[in-house]
Amino acid sequence: MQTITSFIGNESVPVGGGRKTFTLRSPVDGALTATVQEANEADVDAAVRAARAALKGPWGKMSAAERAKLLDAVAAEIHRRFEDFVQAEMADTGQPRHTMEKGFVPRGAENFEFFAGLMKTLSTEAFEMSTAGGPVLNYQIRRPKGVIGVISPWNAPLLLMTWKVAPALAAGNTVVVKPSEQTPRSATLLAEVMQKVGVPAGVYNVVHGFGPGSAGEFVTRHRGVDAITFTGETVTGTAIMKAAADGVRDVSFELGGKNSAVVFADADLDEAVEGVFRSAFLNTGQVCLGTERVFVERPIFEAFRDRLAARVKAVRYGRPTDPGTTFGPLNSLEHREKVLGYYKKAVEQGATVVTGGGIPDVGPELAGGAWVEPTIWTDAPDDAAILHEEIFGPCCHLAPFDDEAAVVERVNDTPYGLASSVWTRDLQRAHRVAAAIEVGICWVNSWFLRDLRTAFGGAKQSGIGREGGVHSLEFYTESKNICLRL
Ligand code: NAD
Ligand code: 6OD
Repeated sequence: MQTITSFIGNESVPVGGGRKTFTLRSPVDGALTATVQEANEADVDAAVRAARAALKGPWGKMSAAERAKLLDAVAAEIHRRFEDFVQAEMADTGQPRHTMEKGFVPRGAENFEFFAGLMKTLSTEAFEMSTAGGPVLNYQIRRPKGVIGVISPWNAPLLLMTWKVAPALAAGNTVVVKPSEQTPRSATLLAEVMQKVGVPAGVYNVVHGFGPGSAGEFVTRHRGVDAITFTGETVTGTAIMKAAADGVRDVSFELGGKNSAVVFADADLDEAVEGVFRSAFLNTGQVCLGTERVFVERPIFEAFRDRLAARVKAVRYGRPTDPGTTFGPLNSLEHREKVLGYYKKAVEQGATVVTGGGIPDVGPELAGGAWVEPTIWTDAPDDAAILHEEIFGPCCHLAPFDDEAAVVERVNDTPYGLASSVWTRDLQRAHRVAAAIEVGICWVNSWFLRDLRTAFGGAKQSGIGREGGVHSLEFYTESKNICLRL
């Protein structure tokens, strides 16, 4: 069984030292797969100190181009160790090889390539001003913010962690990463990569553990951490924001969602069915941008429902390494309890189950895994929990609609505002509806296409701030104006 330890100042923290440990179980079959050493408060303090020292050391003295070169080398090393990352992500999440190979692992490398490239071409603003005191030139420079606390979730571990680490490092910061306790492997592997390519000690540190009363809280409360970037649940974001208030430290939050798809009768039905299928069931529904509410214009409602249900019934459960597998388990048995709780409540509150609703028969070998059936409902009353609370599982509710303005109002009837998709061939309507929906991103006839130059983040309770392209630099740098009298 593997032992996973924290990584501080370019060294793996030795096993032991009276630290608590916890175990990891495979989401696929429940087998014990690893022991993780939990970082204690002194470890987190050591990580923050190492990160601060690196700012004053070689990392702080490097030019942006030199840092970018190292980050390109990180990307190249991820590609060289591609299979190790795929294995790590499959072991932690149980998701099919295809999802990791074609999606999440390449994006981990791309995040480094992209932000390294951005720093090579970055420009800043300058203004000439005439005043009585003489002409002046204002010009902007950007400086790293300092030590960044990175707190990341379990649903796409490498992708979501590197989405924050890459811009933070490209901008010259150092990081203390607290990956999810459920998916610690890829952050640990990335430490090996950083070491191998020569990223200086203290630039990238990883502390393992839980949230409250553990490494997560220690990082966010540590006053040596200058800013915190967090992806996870809205309620956790609230706790982290309170911790960050001490010292008036900046936060960047990517939080929960209750996302909708709106399918108009003129949509390409094949594309809409496939798109909504992906958006609701990819990664077993554990994608923050995933769709849990689908509104379908009445003339095509039944056809859409039947075709989506047929698509769902065709999924193939199995081990991630089996090439025939198209659908993985949930991330843990605890998360399955939560999802099954919603499956039960949906029926109690009056929803009709179109397909799914329980635990599939996956055979005795996999019976200990966190399997659930992908599920579609219709007919839930307007106040049903499944229409308002984020489930984060493979499920969606289908409701018919007749009127554009009314459906936009229903879509917006949520405290969340992360993402949505609109399916129509009518260009004017696409623009109108996309603009009216209160979200950070609205896809038209597509879903989860990501241009890394664009601003990414959530409206309402789905987040604070935007990351992506130059928007990331608004968080990861301090912008300074130098005003020079000419
Ligand atoms: P979570 O909030 O439970 O945990 C996320 C991380 O925060 C973990 O590393 C956890 O250990 C840590 N944590 C928990 N409590 C903490 C505390 N008090 N102080 C410091 N750290 C703490 O989220 P999760 O269950 O890992 O992930 C699923 C959630 O993430 C869903 O709500 C999903 O919508 C959201 N998410 C959002 C986005 C986005 O881009 N908006 C992306 C992915 C996931
Ligand atoms: O593509 C991204 O950058 C991103 N943050 C995706 C989020 C996926 C959520 O599960």
